[in-house]
Amino acid sequence: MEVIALSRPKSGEEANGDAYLVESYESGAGEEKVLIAVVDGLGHGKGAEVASRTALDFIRAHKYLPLKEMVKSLHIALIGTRGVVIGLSEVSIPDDELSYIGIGNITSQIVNDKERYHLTSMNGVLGWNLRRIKEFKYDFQSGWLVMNTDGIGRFHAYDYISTDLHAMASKIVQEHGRDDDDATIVIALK
Ligand SMILES: [Mn+2]
Repeated sequence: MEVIALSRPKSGEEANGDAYLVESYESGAGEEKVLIAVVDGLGHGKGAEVASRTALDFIRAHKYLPLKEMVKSLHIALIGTRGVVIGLSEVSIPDDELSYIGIGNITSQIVNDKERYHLTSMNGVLGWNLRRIKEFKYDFQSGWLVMNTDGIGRFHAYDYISTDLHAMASKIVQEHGRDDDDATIVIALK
């Protein structure tokens, strides 16, 4: 699996309140798991950056936790910060399964020859208000997983698919990136 990411702050701002993480690890019996997180700290600037960095540090230190446990503990770890919205994907290799938990408005899409769909997120803001955590499982044999923050307006990933992931990400950010918000996109091709 190939993964790339683009992330930039809103125009005129140095601190980036968005962040992403890609971590892989062996989960026994020759199985590999790839964890992909996209987070958007509330607002922008320094406070948002602190919140999203706190989130990523926590995930990195607890990457072996089951997704649901991870999100539950992450919520508690973020109390006192601005809070973040998150999209968290866990891809199991060589299985073709993708587990997903989304809290708040991170957009995640899967596209391949047969299918195009958006992954389901629940309402909430980690660190502030978390009502229900629901983990969704998807079949992800092959294709593109595209995850982005709301600094990138609505688009259909299908219209942009390319094996040149950098070109694909750049084009999406160029055409849909908003100047008034931090913008982040992660694309994985399996
Ligand atoms: Mn945002």
